[in-house]
Amino acid sequence: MTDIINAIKKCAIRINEAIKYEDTSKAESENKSGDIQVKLDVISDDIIEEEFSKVADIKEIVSEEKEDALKLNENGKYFVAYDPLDGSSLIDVNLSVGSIFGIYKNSYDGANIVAAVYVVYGPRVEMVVARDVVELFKLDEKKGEFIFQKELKLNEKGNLVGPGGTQKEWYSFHKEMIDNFFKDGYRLRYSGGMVPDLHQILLKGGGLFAYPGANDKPNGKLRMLFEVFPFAYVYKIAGGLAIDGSDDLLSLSPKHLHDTAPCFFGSDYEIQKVLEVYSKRK
Ligand code: AFP
Repeated sequence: MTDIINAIKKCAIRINEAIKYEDTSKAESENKSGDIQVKLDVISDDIIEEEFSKVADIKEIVSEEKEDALKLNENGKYFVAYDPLDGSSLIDVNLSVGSIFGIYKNSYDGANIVAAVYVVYGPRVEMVVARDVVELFKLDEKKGEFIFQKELKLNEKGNLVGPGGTQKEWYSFHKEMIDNFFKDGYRLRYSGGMVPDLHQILLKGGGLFAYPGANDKPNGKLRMLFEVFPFAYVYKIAGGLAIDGSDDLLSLSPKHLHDTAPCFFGSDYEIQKVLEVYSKRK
């Protein structure tokens, strides 16, 4: 596991350099989920594949940018799923983006995730590692080293909401629920980048991030292996909850590598509210 985390640190340093200096225009391709790729998606994907290919402990990798998994070492213990550059369309407008990694044993089921790591490329580069606890590290760019900052824990209740999706497509009960959070004094925090949006809620102690099922996307948008399970793991280890509206996200098993799921991440109070609302609508 230490070798995998060290490889992720190397990837993060290289991807951060690429974000600063490489071409940010669109590539002439779409990924498996039908998103137009920017060249940096492809560059970041190549960097991660190259660094992970050197780690003997990794049995298989699968990237959001590729259709199929890639076998690496027959005797490796871990399966690693990753989104090399989540929110890459935000690079054009110079907002924060991130890389997300889920580390699994035996299969890519939510129940088999054993660690999750994400990196935020913002005004500074930060990395969050969730294993037995959730730890925050900051990149010292001069030394090329990640320095431990603190352990992260969610409060019982927060005051921020990040509501994803297209409002006109939301189910009416979902809209009413989000409106009620705002009526209760919650503040809107949504950039359109899952990594910085969930990072903000985590660092500020709590709240709710939701990417629900809706009329246009009954299974939501965010991908289980690369986005949903890693953040569910981070939030649960930090003392919060992560559900699909009724069930624990980590109880889900994808049928296909690129399957999506509706998802809600937050502190206890907000997720109990989601459960209350969604249980009446089933
Ligand atoms: P891309 O991976 O296509 O850049 O999408 C970003 C993202 O997956 C995630 O980072 C955001 O939370 C979510 O999409 C935003 O989607 P909406 O614009 O539909 O709210």
